[in-house]
Amino acid sequence: MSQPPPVAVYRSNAHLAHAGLVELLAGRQIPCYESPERAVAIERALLGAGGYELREPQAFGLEPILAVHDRTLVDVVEHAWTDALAAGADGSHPLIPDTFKLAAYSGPMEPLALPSAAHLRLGAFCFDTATPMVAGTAAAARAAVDVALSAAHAVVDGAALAYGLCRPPGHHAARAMLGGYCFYNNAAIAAEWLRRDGGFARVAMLDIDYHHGNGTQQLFWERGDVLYCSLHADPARAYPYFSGFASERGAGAGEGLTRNFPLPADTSLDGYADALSEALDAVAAFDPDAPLVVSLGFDTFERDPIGDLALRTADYAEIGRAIGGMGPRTVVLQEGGYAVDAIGANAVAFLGGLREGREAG
Ligand code: SP5
Ligand code: ZN
Repeated sequence: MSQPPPVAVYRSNAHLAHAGLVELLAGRQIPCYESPERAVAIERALLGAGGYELREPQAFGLEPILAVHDRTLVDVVEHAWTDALAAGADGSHPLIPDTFKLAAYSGPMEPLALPSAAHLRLGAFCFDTATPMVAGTAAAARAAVDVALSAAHAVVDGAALAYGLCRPPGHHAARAMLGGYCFYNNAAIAAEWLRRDGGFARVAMLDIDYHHGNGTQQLFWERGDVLYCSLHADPARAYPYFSGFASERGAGAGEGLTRNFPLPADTSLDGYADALSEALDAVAAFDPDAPLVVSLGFDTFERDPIGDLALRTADYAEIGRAIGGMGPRTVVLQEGGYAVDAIGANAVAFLGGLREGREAG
């Protein structure tokens, strides 16, 4: 039999300048887990494995981002750093907000004015202290969207599978909110593009990052045309704490089209595979006509520094096979995963399994 064609891996060096990041976690300043080395390690491992071809993304500009996010959020991401410099910051530290405008701030007083300097507005758009911004952040965030859209295009143009090595990740970013290392919701932007420009009627999204994709859920909460299924650590104990409970199922036209599978600590492949099989049943019942969009995180790994699940490298091959066996063409987009020494092997295992599952299924 002839060799299968290489799988396209979209990636950009723009992410390398989203670096030098620190985060404030539990009262401590620590180096940010979400580092450039993560993406470099994945790239290197895929090249080493063979059967993958690195590609540069096309540039899609801000329009597909504005189809998903409020202009107010995009303005903050684009201008926070430059406005801080213009106001006299020396640029030696990442920008992390220290004052947050919660819904409870304004109560009945909406709308309140916001400062015109974007860095002073950051606390009205960011929900945690772990999402630092530096000089290269805005360009990296745009490039991550380009990577996701390029992967979606490749699949629409006929590839069975494309992988977008997005960095920064995206699934915590909501319509008018950033956080969780995420600025623009790469996967949601790809899904919306499939609907609007790809000519598809129903898009299914499967999120297998350790954390609940609060942003993706919010964006499609009332949508009858996008299914969002997520497997993640139970928010009763894990970030982002405020969403991802099984009782959240969407509303209006989207009623029943949000499906959450919260998992207990130390879940290993057995428990994980059960939840995955339920999620895949939900995808099949939804009967998507578009390629499947997978938000892929390796923070479910047993040695992940911020996770507490117990998946092993070989388990990702099983998970990939299960998803690949479903059949539809697939756009895989990278989200989290912070065990840098294992993330490359985990990506090789997952994508290899996905390819095998497709060939077998
Ligand atoms: C894309 C993604 O994976 N974002 C995750 C952001 C998580 N940030 C805060 C994590 C809080 C971690 N608590 C750590 C407990 C370590 N034992
Ligand atoms: Zn995560």
